[in-house]
Amino acid sequence: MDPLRRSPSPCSSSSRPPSPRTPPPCEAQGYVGIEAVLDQVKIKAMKMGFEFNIMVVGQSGLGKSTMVNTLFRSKMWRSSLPSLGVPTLQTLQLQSMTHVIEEKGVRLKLTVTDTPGFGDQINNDKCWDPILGYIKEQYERYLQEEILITRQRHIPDTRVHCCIYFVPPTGHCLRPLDIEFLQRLCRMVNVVPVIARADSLTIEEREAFRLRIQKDLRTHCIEVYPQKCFDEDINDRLLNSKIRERIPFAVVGADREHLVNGRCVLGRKTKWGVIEVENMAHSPTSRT
Ligand SMILES: Nc1nc2c(ncn2[C@@H]2O[C@H](COP(=O)(O)OP(=O)(O)OP(=O)(O)O)[C@@H](O)[C@H]2O)c(=O)[nH]1
Ligand SMILES: [Mg+2]
Repeated sequence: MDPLRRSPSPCSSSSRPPSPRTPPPCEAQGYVGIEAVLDQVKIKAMKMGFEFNIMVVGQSGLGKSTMVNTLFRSKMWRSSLPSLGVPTLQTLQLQSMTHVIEEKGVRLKLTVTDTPGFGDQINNDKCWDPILGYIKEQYERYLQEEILITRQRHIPDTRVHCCIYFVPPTGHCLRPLDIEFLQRLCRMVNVVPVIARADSLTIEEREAFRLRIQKDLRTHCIEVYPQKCFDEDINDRLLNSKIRERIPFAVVGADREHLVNGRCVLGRKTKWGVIEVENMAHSPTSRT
C-alpha cells in the first residue's frame, strides 16, 4: 500500500472540513507530507534487500580463507578432509561465495570473494594485476548495465564494496610490496587493513606495529577506510576518528570449535589453552 495514502494527512478530507473563511492548518504550515517518503524508501529497500560485497586480499598463508570461515562461522572454503584435521587448502583462484542473510525482515545478500595469496613468486612484479583487474571488471560490468537505454529494474551489483587487506605480522612495518599494492588498491576500493595472525604478536608488539603501520600509511598517502570524505558532520568525524585509531585491526582466525568451560567456542587450540576468536580479551577484533 502506498504509505503516502496510508498515513493520513492533516489535509485529507477525513480530517475536519476546512471552513471557507479560515485556511486549513496544514496549508498554513506548508505541510505536503514529505515525511511519508521515509516510509516509502524503507518499504522499497526492504523489498529489494541489500547487497554487500567483500574481498579478502593478502600474501599467501596469512589466514584469509580461515578468516572468511571465522566471520561466517561456516566452512565456506572447505578443506578436502576436514574431519582428519587437514588445514584449509591454498586458494588458487579468485572465488566468490554468496550468502543471503535475513534478520528481522531485512535481507542482505553478502558475497565474499577469496583471492589467491600473492608475494610467493620470485618476481612479484604486477602480482596485483589479477585482483585489480577483477575489481575494475565489476565496475565496468555495472556501468555497462547502467548506461543501457532499457535498463534492468535491478542491476545485479558485483562491485567490491570493501577490501580487507591482510598485513603479515612481521612486527616491523609495511613491506614495500604491501605499500605498492595498497597504493593501487586504495584508489579503486575501500580498503580495511588488518594485522593477520595477530596471536603471533604480544600486546606491546601489536600496538607498536599498529602505530608504525599508521605512520607508513600516512607517509605513503594510502587512504584507507574511513576516508576523510566520510566525515560529513561532527558525529561522523568522532566515530571515524575512533575507527582510525584502531586501524589496522588485529585479527585471529579459526574455523574449528572447541569445548571451553562447557561452551562451544571458535578458537585456536594451543598447548597452553584455546585462543577464543570471539572473546575480546583474546582477539581484539571479535565478530560482535
Ligand atoms: N596462528 C594463526 N594461524 C592462522 C590464523 N588464521 C589462519 N591460520 C592458519 O594459517 C594457515 C593458512 O590459512 P589460510 O586461511 O589457508 O590462508 P590463506 O591466506 O587463505 O592462504 P592462501 O589461500 O594461500 O592465500 C592455516 O594452517 C590456518 O589454520 C591465525 O589467526 N593465527
Ligand atoms: Mg586461501
